[in-house]
Amino acid sequence: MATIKITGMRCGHCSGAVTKALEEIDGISDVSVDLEKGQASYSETGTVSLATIKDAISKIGFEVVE
Ligand SMILES: [Cu+2]
Repeated sequence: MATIKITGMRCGHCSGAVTKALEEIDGISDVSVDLEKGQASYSETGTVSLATIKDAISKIGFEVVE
């Protein structure tokens, strides 16, 4: 299980959008987003670069914090 921090999520729609965006990435499954903590956790079924994740998240208007 990996966890990343994401800024900009404000409501259920935001966390839903983040969940969907992450699940669409090849190699990521079992996404769970914690809106209050501003975190997303997921299982890696393959190798996924942080750049790929950042790209997918920034495309929908949020930002991954390192
Ligand atoms: Cu929202």
